[in-house]
Amino acid sequence: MTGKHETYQRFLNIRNDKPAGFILLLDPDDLAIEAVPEKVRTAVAAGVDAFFIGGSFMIEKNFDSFVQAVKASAGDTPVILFPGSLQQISAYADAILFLSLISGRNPEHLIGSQAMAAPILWKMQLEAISCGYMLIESGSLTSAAYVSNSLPIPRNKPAIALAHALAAQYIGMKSIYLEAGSGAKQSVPVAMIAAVSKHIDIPLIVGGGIRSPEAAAEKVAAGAQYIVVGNFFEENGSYEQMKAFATAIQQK
Ligand code: 1GP
Repeated sequence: MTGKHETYQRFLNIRNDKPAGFILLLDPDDLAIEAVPEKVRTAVAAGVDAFFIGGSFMIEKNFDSFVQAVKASAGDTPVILFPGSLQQISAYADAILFLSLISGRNPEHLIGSQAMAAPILWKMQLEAISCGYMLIESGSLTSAAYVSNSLPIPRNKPAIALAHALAAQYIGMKSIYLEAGSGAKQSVPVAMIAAVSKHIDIPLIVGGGIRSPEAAAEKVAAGAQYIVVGNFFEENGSYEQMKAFATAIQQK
């Protein structure tokens, strides 16, 4: 059985001594493998709390090699898969976010892919962290909504997001992810984050379209416990820029 909980425990610990954790998303489609060591070392030095690896497509990369490259430079910082498809599974990661797209009504993404993935994870003994994944309307059609063939939750309806988050918690899921989509025009509204965070106990992850330390701090103030940033650091990867996000997210 996948009975390991070490990485989930480390993930929970992130929120023990700071308001929120800073997660850097690395997309194998957008980052050359040669650039991984420097990017990851810079992120660790700047105070990134965990790495997510994933993307909607995986066009030409060897996923295992990419994950190994991240692990080799990440030191003690957890490396967690954030899979956009069944191809994005690797035994070299510390754990996998076991996503179920609960905002949609597409059975393939609620349980179908999960049943395909489960025996693979069992064989690898890869730790699975269940996650109620919700797409939130963000101004235009995102890859995640298009690829999953599912409708996002209207951005002005926090009660709908809350109902889904509570349902996920009652089912026994270990985390919630409010997702505007990679490169989203508009990030998840603070009113929605506040409504959800007030009523759930499991970790609340927020990402998509966050491009400034101020925007990140605003989400944390509303109750986000983990902020995921991907796109912004594809072009702006300096230590100073990462440090500015870390400070905004982690400081009391
Ligand atoms: C996408 O939430 C993540 O799945 C991060 O989004 O790339 O827009 O930062 P960005």
